[in-house]
Amino acid sequence: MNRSVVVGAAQLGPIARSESRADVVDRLIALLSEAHRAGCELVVYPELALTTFFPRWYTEDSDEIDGYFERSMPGPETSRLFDEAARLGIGFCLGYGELTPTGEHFNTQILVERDGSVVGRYRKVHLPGHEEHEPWRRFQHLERRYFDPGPDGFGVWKAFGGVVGMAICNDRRWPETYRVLGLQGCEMALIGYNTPIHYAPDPSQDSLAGFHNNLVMAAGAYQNGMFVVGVAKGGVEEGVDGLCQSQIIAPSGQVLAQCITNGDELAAARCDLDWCARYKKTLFDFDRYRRPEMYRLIVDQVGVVVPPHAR
Ligand code: CDT
Repeated sequence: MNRSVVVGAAQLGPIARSESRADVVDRLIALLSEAHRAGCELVVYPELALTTFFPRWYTEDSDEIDGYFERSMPGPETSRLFDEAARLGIGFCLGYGELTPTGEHFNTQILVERDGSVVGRYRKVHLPGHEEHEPWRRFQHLERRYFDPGPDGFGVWKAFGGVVGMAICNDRRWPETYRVLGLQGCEMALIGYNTPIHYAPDPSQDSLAGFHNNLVMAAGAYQNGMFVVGVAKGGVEEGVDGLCQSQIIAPSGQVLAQCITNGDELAAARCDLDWCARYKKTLFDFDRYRRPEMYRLIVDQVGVVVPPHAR
């Protein structure tokens, strides 16, 4: 059985605050058409792909914030995307703000199969930034104010002929994300992101944003024998420069395809899912080599505790 899948990383350039959902969906569909011409079976869009990255602004107006969220998926503005993708026989992964019927707000990503059915939903686990207005920053990063932490953990789904997992933006910096996916046999992790290049708590990291982006995703891919598809919304959005460099990474850690602009762009690659076994069954044969009894601190402890003998 051929287990290769052609994947498109559908990077988005900036989305202005004033841009309507209809305009954004037009852009998503344009990338879908390009993906169809490139032979893609799966298209991955960024985190919060339907709006500007609103956590950069502080507000106490909950109606204003709720305006950035979707109450249903597909909804009135997004059903066109679902219809067109199903017509073309392309599946997709889409990040958006999810407002549940009980009033919870999640930073969510869904996985849609080629027939238009939603096969998976992931709600962001690691929420970065801060809760309160911090006027000293050039811009805010208020994900911890506007989103509830995802309660479901990192799941995988049988889709596109393999085992597919999802994570969102800051999750990609944490090795636990990939390992929990890897322990469930994940062969391809789909990760949307919005990464401001300026990091206010330590601006010395600004010039390393691209390096760190590849470092964490390539390490996660290699150490778990999986493909990683990282997709940005970047460019200068409402005055804030966001990292682009969307990339498709092989289980070897090598980059198969990468976007080169700061705008809407598709990078595509054929991913042979059987390639994962080369790593999963050799160097990273978890069954044979892992020593979980030696890793207890990882689940028993959150922060750093220096043992008394090392103080
Ligand atoms: N969207 C997102 O998670 N961005 C974070 C920014 C961290 S700085 C507050 C990231 O890890 O890229």
